[in-house]
Amino acid sequence: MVSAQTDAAGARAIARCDALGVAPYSDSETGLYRAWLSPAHAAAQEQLADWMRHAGMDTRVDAASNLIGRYEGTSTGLPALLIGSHLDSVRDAGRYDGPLGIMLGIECVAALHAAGRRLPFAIEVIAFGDEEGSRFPASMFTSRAVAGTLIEDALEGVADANGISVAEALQDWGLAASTIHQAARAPEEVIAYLEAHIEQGPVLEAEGLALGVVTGIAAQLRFEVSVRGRAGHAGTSPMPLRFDALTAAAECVLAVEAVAREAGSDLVATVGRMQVEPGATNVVPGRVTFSLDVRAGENATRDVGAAEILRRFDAVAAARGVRVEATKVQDLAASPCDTHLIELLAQAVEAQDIAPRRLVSGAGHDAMVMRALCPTAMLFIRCDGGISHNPAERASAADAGVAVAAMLDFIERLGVARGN
Ligand code: HGY
Ligand code: MN
Ligand code: MN
Repeated sequence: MVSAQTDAAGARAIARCDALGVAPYSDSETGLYRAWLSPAHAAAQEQLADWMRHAGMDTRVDAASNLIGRYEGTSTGLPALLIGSHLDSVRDAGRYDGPLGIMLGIECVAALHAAGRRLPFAIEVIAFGDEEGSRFPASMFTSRAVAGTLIEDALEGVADANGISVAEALQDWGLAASTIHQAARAPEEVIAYLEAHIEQGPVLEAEGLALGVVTGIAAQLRFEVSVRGRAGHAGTSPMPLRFDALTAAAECVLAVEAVAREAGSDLVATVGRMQVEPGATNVVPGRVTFSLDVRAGENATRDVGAAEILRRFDAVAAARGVRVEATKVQDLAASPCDTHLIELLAQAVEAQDIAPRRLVSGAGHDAMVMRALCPTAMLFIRCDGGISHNPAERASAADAGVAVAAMLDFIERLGVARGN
């Protein structure tokens, strides 16, 4: 149940997210951007490790750069409940998307440690380094490494906008692409993965609920799209003779929106990033590259939507005499949470006198990757206006405190279920 201790824990969790929202824990002078394997990531990880040790955990950094704090159970070496989320952020980010789930995990262990409480399992709090994919084109490299699903050549040729490869960035951290797979955990070492995360949507706030229980995570596809036309002089190229890559790309972007709107389902599709070359006022653009993000609760809905979008790209290419190539860079299937853990989490939420609202997550999370390793559960925390991926992102200390209470209740219920 909620207490002065859990209220204080919630306030500390929010304050720590705020503390990590500024330099040196941000790679940006203005606002928050914390990229995987960046100086800000290193600084934030060092501060987190300190907080983990203070909460009674031993800490280590795994072969994929993830920070892991471990709190032993009733005997040393027991399989662990993993509680985690991600430490990286999008550009111009909010402060709670990711870090709040890590801080709440630390607060749960701190409370157990202060009470001298040990469970029939260990607890590990894990701060994943890359969930957003904001530095490199794909994402979830570090949870995929832990789940053992990061295929060897997935890092091959993957570089950031400055041409720095993942291999080089890992090397700067004293790690190596050739050994990143050593971060993989054996299934017998882990009993479950719990992620607490802001909802990043409006449902809980609209229904006056502090917490929600996630039933599953939407499927998502990511593409890198290249439009090749022909660069030309802005003053001497007659309109009918142009092969303008940007106007073709613009037509593609509107097709993305049209397909998602026409679907009349939970299909959503987004073009979030675009690069225009050569990018000069007096040159008809010759090449445009842009990102494409397609999601839906079900794989089939996502795939049908993506196929229609690509078909319309082909139609634009044919009509305008340009080349449009879409390369799939990420394919994350819809990821249901574990029914038994959903039930335990719903009971834990109800024990806080909150109706256990079940809902699907439209946002992706490391939990969708961790499902390959172990059963997963996600707890949503209300956020103001459902705003996220935006500096205006807010979560309250009171709701964070209720989340700590519910998570501690969940941990005890899991202990009972495992016969402590
Ligand atoms: O894109 C997502 O849904 C998550 O924030 N990475
Ligand atoms: Mn997140
Ligand atoms: Mn995010």
